[in-house]
Amino acid sequence: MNTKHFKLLSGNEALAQGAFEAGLKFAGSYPGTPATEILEYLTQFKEVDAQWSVNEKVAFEVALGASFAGVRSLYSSKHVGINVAMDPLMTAAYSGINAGFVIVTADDPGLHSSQNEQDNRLIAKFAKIPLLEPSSPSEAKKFIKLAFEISEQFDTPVLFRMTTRVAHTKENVEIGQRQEIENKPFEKNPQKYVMVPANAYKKHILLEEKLIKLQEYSEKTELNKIEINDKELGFITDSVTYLYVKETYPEASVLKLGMTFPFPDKKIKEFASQVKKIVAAEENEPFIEEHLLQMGIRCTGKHYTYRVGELRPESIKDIVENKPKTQYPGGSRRPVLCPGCPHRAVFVALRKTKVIVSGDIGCYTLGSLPPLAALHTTICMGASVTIFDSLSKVLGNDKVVAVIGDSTFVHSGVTGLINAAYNKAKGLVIILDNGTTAMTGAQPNPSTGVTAKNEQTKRLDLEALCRACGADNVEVIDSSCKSIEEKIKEYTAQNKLSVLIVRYALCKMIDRTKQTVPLFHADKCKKCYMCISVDCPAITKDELGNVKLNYNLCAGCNVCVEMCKFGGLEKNK
Ligand SMILES: Cc1ncc(C[n+]2csc(CCOP(=O)(O)OP(=O)(O)O)c2C)c(N)n1
Repeated sequence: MNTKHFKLLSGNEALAQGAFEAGLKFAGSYPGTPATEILEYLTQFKEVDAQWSVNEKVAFEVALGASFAGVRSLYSSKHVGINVAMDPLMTAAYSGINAGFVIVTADDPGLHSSQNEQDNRLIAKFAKIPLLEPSSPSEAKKFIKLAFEISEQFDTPVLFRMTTRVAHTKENVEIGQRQEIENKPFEKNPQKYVMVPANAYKKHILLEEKLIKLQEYSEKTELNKIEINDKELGFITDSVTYLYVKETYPEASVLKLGMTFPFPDKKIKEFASQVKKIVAAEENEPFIEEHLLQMGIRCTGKHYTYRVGELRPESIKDIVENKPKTQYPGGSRRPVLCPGCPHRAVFVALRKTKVIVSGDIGCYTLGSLPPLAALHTTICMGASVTIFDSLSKVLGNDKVVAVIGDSTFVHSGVTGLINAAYNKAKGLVIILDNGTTAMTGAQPNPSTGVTAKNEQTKRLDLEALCRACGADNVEVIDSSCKSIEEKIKEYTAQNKLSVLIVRYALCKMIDRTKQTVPLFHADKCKKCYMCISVDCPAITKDELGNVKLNYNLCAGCNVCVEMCKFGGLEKNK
């Protein structure tokens, strides 16, 4: 008897399961919401060499190399990670692949946890590679298998776009057998793999021809399907928006694009000829709408205000009527550093010294929010050290400090430090070394000495690395506010390039049973609220203005004790 086996999986897990079943042998990624779970899921399979790479460019290149070597390979990252990988991506479109190679971008409409909401569908058009977009976990699983086939059939990387909703929705998904695929031989072929101008020129011509063939495929594939119902109203839509359309207008006709690029122009024309009013329903950029207009097809697109944020099922009515968006998200819980987070002490010290802080991306970005408000620029990963380099040259190296986490330093801060030393920058760079990539769920990185599969490996020596980059001083300290404050003053006063590594365990890894929470003496409290200014969820004031210490939340870091001048808070020995 053939019994079917189902499992409740998120979109990311379903994608990873589908890739595994498609014979995947290599995966490279760097953590980032909403993509992280793809690689995490793949680490369970002995058949898949799954790695956290140091950044997305590296992840992309190792995954591409595996495809060249002859095994099916997957790259995954959040949407902004694709920016870091753009250099190899644009040229991999020219070279093509050997065994199937799929590039997963997990976009974040609505910026739930990102620095922007760029729409990576445009990257497929820019790079001239096919784009697949599932609308649910079961489609993610099904489409990823097709993505490998398309990649091999057309000798091209395939862009596979998830969005937060598709990535994190859960569905009961059928589990299948892994298909074992023989490795393809690697043949020395410089015309294909060496992208010097003479070869790349010819490859560009082939790429244009490939796009025509891919469009023919896009016309025929089941990924793009017409559902004719009421002929008065028809939607052309993709991704999760398809489900919103079905929920809001179940009686309407729909052209669902699962392979959004190259567009199936004939199918679009066929659909448009059968339906009276055409609506392009899509999140963020007017990618489909612009294509329809370019084809000379009259359509209703969304009001420009709907380019911002996610759509919801109820947005579809506004889109049909081209009405502006009236509701923007807000009022959600304010993000805050965890109780006991050792980053807090650093920001308390930085606030005291009044320096300008060139910040980066990680849990410590929360130090930008009031009342800490001790982080003054954040652009992208790695930009703390580079922006510090020039800020300090213009504004004075005693006035500016860079702050960066260990994972981000290894990702792209290290090149900035080499540049700073080489170009004679002076001042202080602080590395907040909590020994993990906390922001995205505590993944290991080279300075942790553990791999994605939890195996011991070589541990990157951050101190030696910083010295090799050219830092004049490198010192490691723990996270007590006083010592950090003293060190900031000491190093910013020197005309040298210094790196201060503040090293501590992530609060979630501290054994709380061994920590003692401070004693609170209400009679000594002067209600100056300096303790509350450290922005810890465990210490608040009630409606009468009395300070309250929540012993269930307190992790015993004692940063609030360091703030109290009146003995109201006392370290419990
Ligand atoms: C290009 C890019 N890749 C990935 C991310 C997701 N991301 C945000 S912060 C971060 C790393 C944080 O780790 P670390 O620097 O060690 O700081 P921590 O969170 O541990 O304090 C990652 C991976 C991103 N925002 N941009």
